[in-house]
Amino acid sequence: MNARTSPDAEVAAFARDIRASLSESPRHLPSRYLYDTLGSALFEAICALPWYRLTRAESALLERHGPDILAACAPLRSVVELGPGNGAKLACLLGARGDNGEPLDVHLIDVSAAALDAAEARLAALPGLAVVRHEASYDAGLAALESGSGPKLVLMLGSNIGNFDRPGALTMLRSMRAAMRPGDRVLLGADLIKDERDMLLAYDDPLGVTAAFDRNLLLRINRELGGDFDLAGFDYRVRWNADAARVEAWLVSRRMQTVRIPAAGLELALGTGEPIWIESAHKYTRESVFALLGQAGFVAQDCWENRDDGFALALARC
Ligand code: AVJ
Repeated sequence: MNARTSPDAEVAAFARDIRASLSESPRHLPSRYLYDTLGSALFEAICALPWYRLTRAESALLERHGPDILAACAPLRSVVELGPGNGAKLACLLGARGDNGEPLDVHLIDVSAAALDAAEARLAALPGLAVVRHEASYDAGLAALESGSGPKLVLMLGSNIGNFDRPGALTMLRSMRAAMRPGDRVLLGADLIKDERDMLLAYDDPLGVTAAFDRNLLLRINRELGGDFDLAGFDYRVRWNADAARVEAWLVSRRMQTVRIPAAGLELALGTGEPIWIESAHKYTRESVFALLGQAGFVAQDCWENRDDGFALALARC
């Protein structure tokens, strides 16, 4: 099954979002557009970097505690994952069901068709799953779920919640909550606040893969919206914002330059040193994750923590 909007509508929405966000101060770009085909491949490469430990830390938790997590959610009729990426983590969790589990509906919600293809292929190896793909934003995907199909587990793994600022994360969790019923569970993967140097290295790796991942958004704007960004005209910079508990990634204009993006009706005059904010990765503590979940109307149930790498899987129920 497939749910998606037309390519024309997608480009129009992309143009509108780019126009709005690049016109604000500071200028920024919505990070969900980082995940085109090349962007998804670069993100996979990031997950293999020695400095980006988050994915491995989470996978180890899912591997070790998968049976406990599933037991804590039983009985389960459906699983919904927001941003499954290549599906490896979900396959790891559902692999803990063994061969004789009840049939399970699996809903994958992702803006990236490439990610959905990979996730679907990966899950095909597991028995008893009915996979439904939603090529959509989290909100649109959640709205498309029919209610009343039995107890469900909603997953937001990989610190995907970290892309949202605190108010945005709360709004996100509240709309998640609104699509759920009493007895449903949410499993949230959150990267924890740790040594500042480690956090910065994870987003500014010596191989330059993360810089390429962020610059790729300029390339996508050039290709899909007819833009003329000079990719070499920007330095990649990260900083730890302690007040907001987040790593911020920026592309900083190396000189005065004019950028035209015809399909978005934009002509940008950028000054030397003028920054464009590309991404934020908000970091949590065990307490702040559950405080956020509580504010969104969830009740804390359990938590599995990787202390070496500072990562937590938080389970809560409606
Ligand atoms: C996919 C949003 C969880 O913020 O850690 C990784 C994206 N960007 N390196 C993160 C990302 C640069 C990632 N998330």
